Amino acid sequence: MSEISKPQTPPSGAAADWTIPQEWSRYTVQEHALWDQLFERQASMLRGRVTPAFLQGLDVLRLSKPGIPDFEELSERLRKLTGWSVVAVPGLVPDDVFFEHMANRRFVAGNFIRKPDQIDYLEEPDVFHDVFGHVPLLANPVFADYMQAYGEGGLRSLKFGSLDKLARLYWYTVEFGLIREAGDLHLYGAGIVSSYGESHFALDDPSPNRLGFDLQRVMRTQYRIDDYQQTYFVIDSFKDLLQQTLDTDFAPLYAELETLPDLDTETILPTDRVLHRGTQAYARQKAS
Ligand code: HBI
Ligand code: FE
Repeated sequence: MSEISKPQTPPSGAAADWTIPQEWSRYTVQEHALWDQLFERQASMLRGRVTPAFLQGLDVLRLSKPGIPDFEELSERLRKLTGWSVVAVPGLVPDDVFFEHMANRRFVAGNFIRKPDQIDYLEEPDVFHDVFGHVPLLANPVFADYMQAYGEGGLRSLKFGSLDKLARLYWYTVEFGLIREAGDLHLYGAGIVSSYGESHFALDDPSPNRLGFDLQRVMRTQYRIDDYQQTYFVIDSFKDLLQQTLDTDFAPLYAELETLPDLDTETILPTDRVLHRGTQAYARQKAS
């Protein structure tokens, strides 16, 4: 989300680390009902389509309880499982602030919920995207470690001036990742699982490419913030994703990436592991 411009000092009422009180008691009946509506629609559709780890997370964190979750209560459960907690922020926060929280196992979540006329599209991550989309997998110990490693890598990438490259890793894993488990493709990226339309598109539509995940390849690949992705990358397991990230020495990788051209959103390379060669019919139709 680094393309969206954001202020660099916390708004009034926010702490120096940009956190604010969630003020759970201030949600209206309508806002809780909107959460429930979004929750029902996603949870029923995701069965069989999402990684089982996500459904386990919903379950152990009691996220199916009606209404917008109380971050204190949620954090208490999460802390016991993986040491993560959820803190409220007013919206997008600067990259260094975002990474600093993640490196310390705090996930920042918007405390506001979208308006009823934005059910299917919004630019700033709200509480439904952040909590329903991201938090269930933070209950998974391996994914939880990956997220912390990403935060630490993010802080380092700022020193190298390579955030644009590392942000692609976040985008194509944490936000729009697919995983292949026992031969079946499943969703795990928060941007997909919190979107009704993209949950179908990413898994079943013939348009997008589905390529095997490769760290360097992903970090060369541009992405779309305005529509469904033209390429999804498929990991073999969270363990493999974590291991590839931990085993990589990012300084030489960033140096090498500087010598390689970026790849556009639909390119397929001869070296790619192609699980599905997309027709790109959806993107072409949109463009015409
Ligand atoms: N802030 N609230 C919020 N949520 C994000 O996902 C986020 C952010 N600030 C920066 C940021 N993401 C990017 O740096 C990452 O997507 C790489
Ligand atoms: Fe997100």
